[in-house]
Amino acid sequence: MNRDARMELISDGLQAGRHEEVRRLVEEILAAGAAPEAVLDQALIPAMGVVGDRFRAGEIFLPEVLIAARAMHAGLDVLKPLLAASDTPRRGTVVIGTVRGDLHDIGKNLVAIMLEGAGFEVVDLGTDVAPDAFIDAAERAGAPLIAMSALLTTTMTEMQNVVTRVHERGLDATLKTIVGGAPLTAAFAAKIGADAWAPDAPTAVEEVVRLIGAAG
Ligand code: B1M
Repeated sequence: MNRDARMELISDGLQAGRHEEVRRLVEEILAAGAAPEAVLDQALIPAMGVVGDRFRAGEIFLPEVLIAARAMHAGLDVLKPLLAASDTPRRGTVVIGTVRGDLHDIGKNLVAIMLEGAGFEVVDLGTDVAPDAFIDAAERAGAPLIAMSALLTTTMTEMQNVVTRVHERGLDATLKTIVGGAPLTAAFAAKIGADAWAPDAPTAVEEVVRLIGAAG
């Protein structure tokens, strides 16, 4: 079977939420020589996009989205050690999480994996993270950067609360912020006073390197 056909099988399996099949197919395509980044960009991420489009169109409902997300995580589990493998010396610590009220974590997990791959220590707070919880974790870990993800137009406003609390706690000179997630724009990030915005995980890594790459 050629590589494109295998990618298509992974995409079909993810959309149908067959997590064990996705895990096996990802292992097989890697064993056949595919690059982990290609599996992510050509199969897993586009398939999740189709799921989102079908949900928006009312063709599928939340349970189907949830089982597709579980299949996405099964694929990511296989890719994670490969994407995060890196001989790069540790470059500083990043605290990451999905903001309060928001349970979407697939994009956030991808950003975390790629930051680890680029040599950063990552403290992952998970989802539904309150503003002060981000800041407390950064202080505890001595992290110079908070990375926030939001997938809902109703929760992206929480990012403003985090930036405001960083200022109120007098930490804005030492603690930077980066924001991302599908509904965000550069203009929104600038408006709330975040130090950076990224449309995808690889750009997030570039921006983090720009902001704190030289930090210890
Ligand atoms: Co939800 N959901 N969802 N959902 N869901 C969306 C986001 C939605 C766009 C679907 C739609 O209507 N088409 C819509 C939001 C509409 C809006 O706000 N305008 C929506 C909705 C409405 C909801 C609920 C409210 C539904 C309901 O209950 N009625 C509910 C909310 C729950 C909550 O959070 N409180 C809900 C629930 C869920 C599930 C739990 C079922 C599940 C999440 C499972 C999980 O994450 N563990 C889910 C899913 C899977 C989706 C879609 C289908 C896929 C999201 C995803 O994982 N994409 C999504 C539709 C869509 O986006 N097409 C949708 C793949 C992922 C790789 O992309 O997360 O965008 P993404 O990450 C990208 C970039 O955005 C960026 O990099 C990543 C990769 O390069 N990025 C960053 C992300 N974070 C970053 C941080 C950075 C930088 C870049 O710096 C720090």
